[in-house]
Amino acid sequence: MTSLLIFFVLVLIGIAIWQLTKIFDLTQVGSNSGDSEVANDKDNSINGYLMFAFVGFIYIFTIYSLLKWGDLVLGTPASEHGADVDNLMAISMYLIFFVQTITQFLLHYFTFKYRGKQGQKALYFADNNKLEAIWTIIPVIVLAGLILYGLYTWNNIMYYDDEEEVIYVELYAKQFGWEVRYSGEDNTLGKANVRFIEGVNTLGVDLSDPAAQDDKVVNELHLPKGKKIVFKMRSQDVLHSAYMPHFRAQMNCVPGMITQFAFVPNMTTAEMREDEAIIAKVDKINKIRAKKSIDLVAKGEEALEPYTFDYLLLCNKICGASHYNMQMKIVVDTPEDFKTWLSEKPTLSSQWAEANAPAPAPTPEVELTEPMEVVIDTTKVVAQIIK
Ligand SMILES: [Cu+2]
Repeated sequence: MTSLLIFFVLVLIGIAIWQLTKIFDLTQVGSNSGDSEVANDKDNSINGYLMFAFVGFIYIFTIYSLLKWGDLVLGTPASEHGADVDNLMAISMYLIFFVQTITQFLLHYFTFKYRGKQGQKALYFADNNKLEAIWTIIPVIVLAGLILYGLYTWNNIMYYDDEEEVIYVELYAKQFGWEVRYSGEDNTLGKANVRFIEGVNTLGVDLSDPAAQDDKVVNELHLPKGKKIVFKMRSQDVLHSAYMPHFRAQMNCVPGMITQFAFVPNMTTAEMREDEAIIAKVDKINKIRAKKSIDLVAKGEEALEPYTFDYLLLCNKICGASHYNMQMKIVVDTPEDFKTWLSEKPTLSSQWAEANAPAPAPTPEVELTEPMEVVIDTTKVVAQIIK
């Protein structure tokens, strides 16, 4: 309500300023004989130089952005295909940067050069086949090259051989969190359907499927370094997107279907923590945290804990109110550590059996909830005594 009021006040102020300038213009009528609605040489020159100033602003702001936020780009890729994605991205960006720098300059320079002058007539021609051929053919060749290179890279990333040794992992998305299912010893994920969701079986795994017996459901994603992981993605409710920026991987999670993405992690979490760019990033974050902690402690609250780097799985589709916090930690281990970690996790079927075991028979216990009422039948007592 307050923002609506502020909005109306701003609109009213705008209308007031507009009306004032109109009144001001009216007071100026007739005071200057040379003044007319038609732009003169001076007006055109001012606009010409303003165009130059604008292109200068674009260049300066670009350089400023690169210096100020340039370190926010993704650092060393942590997957085998990551370098290919980075390369594709770099080529596209350099090309865009180069073309935009030249075309923006030409656009503003010619606007300045051919600004209106008294007595100068504009040259007009309907079309120029040579020029049109040049500015059509060059972009066609460049874009076709980029698209073909992109398709080639994408196919290389998405292709995996069924014969090669891969690990199947399911990523299950729901509002607002992730769950992970490992396929177990048989390396086959059991069937699943949203109709089977019940109690501890939060993923709707079909527990009558033999392949599902050794499946394990966990809420932290561990991956072995150097092994190809094939992710099978599902969603329980709406569109989500599994985004693993450090591994240059992203795939939509669509309700009612299974999507997939495969990659080979090539740096463990411990190795990535030693990466120079990551060390610098962590230092920067911890400096900000330390600064905030001073204020928090002054207010009598607890100081923020220092940040340590971890890979993350994020949701990259705006899927609802808590979308921003839909994330999961990813840990890349050595294959040995990964095996040990996974072997310690219980299977879903054992968790299910435990949760649904018949409750043990209660031990009979006399509970005295109220004082017992003793009724003595006096006639019976007398009869006993007489006997
Ligand atoms: Cu989401």
